[in-house]
Amino acid sequence: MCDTCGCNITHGNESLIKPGGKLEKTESGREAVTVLHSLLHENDHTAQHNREHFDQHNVLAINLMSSPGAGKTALLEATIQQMGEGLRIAVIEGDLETENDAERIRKHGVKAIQIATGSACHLDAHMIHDALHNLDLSEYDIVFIENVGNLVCPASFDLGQHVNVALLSVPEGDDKPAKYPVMFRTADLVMISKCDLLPILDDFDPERAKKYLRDIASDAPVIALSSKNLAGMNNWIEWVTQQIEQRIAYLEENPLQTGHHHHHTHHDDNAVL
Ligand SMILES: Nc1nc2c(ncn2[C@@H]2O[C@H](COP(=O)(O)OP(=O)(O)OP(=O)(O)O)[C@@H](O)[C@H]2O)c(=O)[nH]1
Ligand SMILES: [Mg+2]
Repeated sequence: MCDTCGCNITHGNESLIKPGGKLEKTESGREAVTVLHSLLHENDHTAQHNREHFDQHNVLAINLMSSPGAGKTALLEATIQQMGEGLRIAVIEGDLETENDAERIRKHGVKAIQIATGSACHLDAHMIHDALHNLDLSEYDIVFIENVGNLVCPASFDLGQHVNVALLSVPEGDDKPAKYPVMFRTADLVMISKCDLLPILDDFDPERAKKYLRDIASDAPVIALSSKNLAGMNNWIEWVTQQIEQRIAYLEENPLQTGHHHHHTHHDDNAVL
């Protein structure tokens, strides 16, 4: 439950923010919605700024989302081992607490910045903006952002990424796209992770997961993958490589209008935003 995204306003307690409510913080329910709206608007503005910064350096930013423990960090570790040579990778890690995930990444010799969100159950664009102050983007081809493990709130916050990847791990069950449609609809790619467990957890039917995804009007490609035995790893790496190429082609056709970058006159580029 976080302080900012409104996930603490539910049907059961929404009366508390209406006139006469016991914990009334605003004058009306409508104003609470307005606050949320402007908060998201502010976030989108910063996200766009982050995206321009990534684009200035031809860096692809991938936002990885899933429930806690679905295998995001394990996927990044396997990806670094498979692609590390050819591709300059940096990682931004989001967790409520600890440096654990960043330390796992650093063990592979890759730069990792840990964001501790405290009580917030998602990353937002401002946190990424701050993290980018510590990252010289001219040194990288790709930045992976590992979002906080959560299938709900991260889907509502643009960070400035170019693509979203959602992991659905086999132990979670194949109906998750139906239950968490917002998350899975934002995904440009869905990974069925821990697929080495399919023989054991044979209730999980990858075809059914795919059908649930199509039912929520997602046409995202689906890749089954195991970070343990590396099954499906080639498909994932091919997809990532394709995204990088597509982004570079897009930027060649649509050059950035750097004059609009509002910090442009104050700073040189590199690590400064
Ligand atoms: N069998 C199997 N286990 C896996 C796989 N990937 C991850 N795991 C295990 O699942 C657990 C969680 O993996 P993490 O990579 O830490 O998951 P995460 O999504 O980064 O977790 P949070 O950052 O806490 O949300 C660990 O014990 C991993 O070893 C996989 O492909 N197969
Ligand atoms: Mg992790």
